[in-house]
Amino acid sequence: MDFDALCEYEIENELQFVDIEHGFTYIEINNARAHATISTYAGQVLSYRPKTQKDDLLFVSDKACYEDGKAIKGGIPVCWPWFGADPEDLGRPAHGFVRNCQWDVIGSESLDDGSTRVVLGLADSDETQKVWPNPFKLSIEITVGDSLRVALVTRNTGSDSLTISQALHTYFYVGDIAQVNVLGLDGARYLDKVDGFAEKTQSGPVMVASEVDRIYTGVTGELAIEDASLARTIRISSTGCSTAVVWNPWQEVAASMADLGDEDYKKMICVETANAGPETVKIAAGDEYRLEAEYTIES
Ligand code: TA6
Repeated sequence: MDFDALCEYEIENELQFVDIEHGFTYIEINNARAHATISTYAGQVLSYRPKTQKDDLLFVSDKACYEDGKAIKGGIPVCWPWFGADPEDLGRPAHGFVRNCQWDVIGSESLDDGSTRVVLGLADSDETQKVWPNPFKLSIEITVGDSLRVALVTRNTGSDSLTISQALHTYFYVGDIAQVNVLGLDGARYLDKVDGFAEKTQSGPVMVASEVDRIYTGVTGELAIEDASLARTIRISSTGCSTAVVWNPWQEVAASMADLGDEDYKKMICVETANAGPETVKIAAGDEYRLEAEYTIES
């Protein structure tokens, strides 16, 4: 989509497109309620800050790669049509391919409550068919206001049913990981990736003092990230899913990742809204499936 075509979606004094040095195009939303930055590459929210807050909701690595074919480390990467390792073991990238694609902008509007919505879309093409031979239309609706709402909508445009797993792989910014509690998972079952996917039960809040990489299943209520060091709580409500993934790489894994600083594990936690592990989604031909998350900061 060229820059002139994108500019048709501009909203004066509210939504602008900006060409960035490294070749990507960002959508800058700045309304009375909040500021947000979204990359058209990967359809990825990179920043969201309500005007009442001094800190961003999201973490983005200073060492993130901004290159075609690579995922941007941070913000809200979209994992689709699979979460985690390639389910068919064909050597395809972890977490699917749409976080490595350029998305189109297909809508923008100012809403009555002062928020701004932008919609990005991606449909199957010769390129995507080589990686995943299925027809689809995927869209992401991003609403920036007193809260940040993100809806990932999959339409099966083919004549056979589709089975997918997916996640909003959200990297939250935290002041100090040692002072973070993730609430809402007490009693939930989870697969512990750092212990060979052993099945376990969460007891109390999730606290991070070593590598954490867990797929919680059967999760339907609200989650919260209490962050004493920033004196704020992030609330996450969701629909269309019952999987929550919690990930912090801790010291050793962070140091092994070229696009993450050695100390970055102290400043981030991924709490992901997902259909993953055993909880995949089957979408009948012609049907649509909606996964939605809303993030609110309280302080
Ligand atoms: O969602 C958790 C996880 O699958 C971890 O196992 C870890 O591999 C991480 O994601 C990688 O995320 P990245 O954004 O680096 O692809």
